[in-house]
Amino acid sequence: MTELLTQVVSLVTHGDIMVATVDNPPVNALSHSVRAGLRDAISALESSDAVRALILVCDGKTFFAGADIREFGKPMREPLLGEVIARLDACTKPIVAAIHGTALGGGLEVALACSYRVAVASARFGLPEVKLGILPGAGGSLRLPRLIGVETALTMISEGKHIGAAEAAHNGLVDAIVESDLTDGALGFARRIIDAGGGIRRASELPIPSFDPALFGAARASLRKRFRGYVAPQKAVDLVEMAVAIPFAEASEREYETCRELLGSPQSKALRHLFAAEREALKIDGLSADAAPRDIRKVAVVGPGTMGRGIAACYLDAGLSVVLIGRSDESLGKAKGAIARIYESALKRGSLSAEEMESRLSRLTLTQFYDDLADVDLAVEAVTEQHDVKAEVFRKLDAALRDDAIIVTNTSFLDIEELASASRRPWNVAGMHFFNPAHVMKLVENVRASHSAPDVLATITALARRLGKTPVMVGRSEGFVANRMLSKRTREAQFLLEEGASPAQIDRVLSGFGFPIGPFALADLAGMDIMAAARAARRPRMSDREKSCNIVDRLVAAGRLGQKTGAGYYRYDEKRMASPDPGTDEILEAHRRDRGIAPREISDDEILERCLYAMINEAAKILEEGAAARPGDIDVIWTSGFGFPPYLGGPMFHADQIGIRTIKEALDRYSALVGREYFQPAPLIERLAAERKGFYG
Ligand code: 3H9
Repeated sequence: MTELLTQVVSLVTHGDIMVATVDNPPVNALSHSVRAGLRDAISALESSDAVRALILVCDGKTFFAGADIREFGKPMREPLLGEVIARLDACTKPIVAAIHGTALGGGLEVALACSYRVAVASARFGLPEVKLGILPGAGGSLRLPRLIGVETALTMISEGKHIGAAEAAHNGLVDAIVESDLTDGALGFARRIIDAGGGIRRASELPIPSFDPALFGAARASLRKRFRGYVAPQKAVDLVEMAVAIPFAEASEREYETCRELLGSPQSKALRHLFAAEREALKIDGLSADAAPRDIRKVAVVGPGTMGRGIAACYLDAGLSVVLIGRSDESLGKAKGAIARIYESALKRGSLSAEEMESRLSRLTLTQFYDDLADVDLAVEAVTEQHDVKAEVFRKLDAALRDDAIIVTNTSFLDIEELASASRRPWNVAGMHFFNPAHVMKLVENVRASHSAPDVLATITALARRLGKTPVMVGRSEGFVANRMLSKRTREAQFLLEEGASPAQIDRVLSGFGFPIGPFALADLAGMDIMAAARAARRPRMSDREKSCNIVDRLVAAGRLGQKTGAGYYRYDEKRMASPDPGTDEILEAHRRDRGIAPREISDDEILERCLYAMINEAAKILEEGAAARPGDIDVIWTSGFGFPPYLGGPMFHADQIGIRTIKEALDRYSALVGREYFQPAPLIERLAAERKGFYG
């Protein structure tokens, strides 16, 4: 008979074994009713003379995904997770965690406090708290090192790395892999334990396995490089170092305190905000639940250039068939070679097997003929960024594709509305804007045109997720969201240069803020010819000052194309190490002379404010126009696409931390200094400042 312990935890007794089943959708987070149910299940086990073991299993798609993030920052109701875990640990009868999906954070901590863990082969395990700016707070950093060794545990805790069931079984985290039904398998396992007279086992009582104390110093140094600016990974090393040095009970208290402190930290608030914003971004305005994604198996990619190749690789990686269409055998052959090279380097790194590489390349076909596209479900237009060229491709696709096939354009600047209306299937047209290199960059700006059908929008969202990307739906706007905001930062960086700052100073300030690379080092990496082409494309919409601020063109004219020619804004040695270059200084001086600008000392604060606030001001206009649905979407775009430090939550979240009034005052100051056309506060900023509100209320 099933006994309901709480709304979400039920108990069934099978002879002398009890099974507690948790059903708390969507991910079985350890909310109050789950914790209370688990506590009651342990009490039921302890108080029954007839029952000899308990199994904990979850319904739905996963084992516990951790503490309930929605409860963070609110008063916690008892029993706290730590109390439930202490009860599991103290129990005198064996408890078996039966795991499927993911056992994460507090969920893994529950499992670690059980005597035994069995799992299906697809299960995954991790302590990802660090990604939310916190650390395990319920024994994870104490029990995991005792079970699987200090070094592996340290990596999992400090990087939030997941491991699979096979590795977990190998390193002692999992006791058995279940091939059959999970509950049946766990019952069989528990029966064998009872019959063999096996009793309880406590990870808390295991000795600390031997380890090399130097590993902590090495981990700190490596994490400092890989997670520059993040607080929690460094604290994770301190925590594990402490946890293996002092008695369990004392370490347990200190672990909880550390977790609580970090929960209140600005970085954790920012990272938790992004966690929610990324999920919110998948909810598309105006889409009803019946807008189901269409089934996409075969895609065409038109244009075998850099973007087309990268996009084709993304689809191949996700298991789809790809027809790549180009204008000559030569361009198609080059594209196939470039895609093969992507896989060869993955093969060398060990992240791809030879069979998988062969399978991916076997799903790629090349053609020059649109007639070969009759059976594709979706076509990607990735040709040159010129309206006429794209419109011609649209016409050909319209004629060649099935009526129900979708066309997506990868345009970065052109008007998707115009392209769609030239098609005879505007409802089947949308944008999927990838970033270079497409097979690496996570962000995809999905673009809705006014006629895009709801199920087309649902399809491109699901498709981008299937490609492992972070999709954000944006609306009509020149440069959409990411590039439109970036162009303001680029403009200010150029203006600052001609006013007297050096590339090195501006790069130092912006990378010191947390961007992975400064704008000038990035330009040298991308190539000055690419920057000049982008500038030429924007020229018709530039102000007079922007037109005459032509430092990029001067560098190109001097043959300084960046890293590839050994000099751009910086000079590069054979190892591609950058150093400031007097040649650049001369070009800058000549430019200032020609423009009649007397260089001045520019403070780091001014550099940061002008670059950042110009972007934030533009973002406010984007929001007002409805080209982004919510500030969180812009935060996701900038943290997943352009390296805005996630621990600051994205530009809109960060703006709220600075204060909109402060930003408005600075915008007014720079309006006077640089010009109103560049810094006049957006009406939304004016309004929020007057109402003393932020983008988030
Ligand atoms: C912790 O455990 C601290 C302890 O050490 C110490 C305590 C003292 N809570 O990602 P999805 C929601 S910290 C509440 O799209 P997927 C999510 O918001 C926690 N809700 O699904 C979304 O809701 P909505 C450590 C949660 O299949 C829905 O579930 N654990 C939680 O792609 C579906 O999410 C983690 O950091 C949660 N913990 O991926 C794990 N998790 O539909 C975080 C998710 O309303 N979670 N939701 O937008 C994940 O990594 C993924 O959600 C997971 C599923 C892999 C589980």
